[in-house]
Amino acid sequence: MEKIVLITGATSGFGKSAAKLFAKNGYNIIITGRRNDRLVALENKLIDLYDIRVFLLCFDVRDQQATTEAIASLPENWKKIDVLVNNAGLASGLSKIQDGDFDDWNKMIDTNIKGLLNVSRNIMPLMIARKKGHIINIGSTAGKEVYLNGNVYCATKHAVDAISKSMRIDLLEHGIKVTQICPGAAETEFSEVRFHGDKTKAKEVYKGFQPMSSSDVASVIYYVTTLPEHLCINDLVLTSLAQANSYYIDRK
Ligand code: NDP
Ligand code: 8X3
Repeated sequence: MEKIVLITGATSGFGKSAAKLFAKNGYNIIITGRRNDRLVALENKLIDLYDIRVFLLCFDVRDQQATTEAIASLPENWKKIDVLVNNAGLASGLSKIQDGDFDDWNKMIDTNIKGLLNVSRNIMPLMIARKKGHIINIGSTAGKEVYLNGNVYCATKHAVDAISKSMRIDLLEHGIKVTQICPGAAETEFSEVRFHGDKTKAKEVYKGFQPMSSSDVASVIYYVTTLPEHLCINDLVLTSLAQANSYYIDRK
């Protein structure tokens, strides 16, 4: 039986690695993101490597109408989504809350909270109709503890934590699994985006310790989908061995 996964933010980092791993394991994949050139390149690569089908949806999760239209545009057979990976997200800026930039705040709130809701709101009814599905929300250690200068990013990931718990309760009677995965530091384009393109500053974040890679995180995203039907990992915090939590990293 063919399965379908929809992954938001598949143009980079966790989302891209997860797309490759689900494809390797025979899933048909709906890849989404704003950068169409990257989506096309990934589609070509996946089709070349694996005997699966790929559907590409290019939209901004912050745009409620575009999100609804994109998901509505899926052919009926592609609407049978088994797994939704709510991964698209970002940190923008790292500064004291009193110095915060309104544009950065809006970007994070609109993407990490409202974007996740925009996508989920359109997919949950499809899963409810089929009485099955698995929603995997990518939270963060930043959604478990707040840290200096993390303020609004941490708040958005705390919101993902609350939304994940709420989804699990509200969807309980429909047999839909909800898993939150909360990674710690992983070297992707995340820090480059946080520091508005400053690659040197981004590199500093991972100096002196081994962070996770995007494929480390992808392997856990895929793993939670491999459990028996009656089992659900609700909440999972994942760091590299060198990291204990948001505050403690063993840098040599
Ligand atoms: P990347 O920057 O490498 O990837 C982020 C992905 O999100 C990209 O594919 C990007 O696609 C997509 N995205 C961002 N904004 C939008 C938008 N408005 N609409 C649609 N897609 C969007 O970062 P990561 O892979 O590291 O991050 C993935 C998730 O993991 C995020 O939610 C992040 O907060 C979380 N996370 C990351 C950690 C880390 O240390 N790296 C740790 C814990 C959590 P495009 O730009 O093409 O739209
Ligand atoms: C990303 C990890 O530590 O930068 O969510 O908040 S951290």
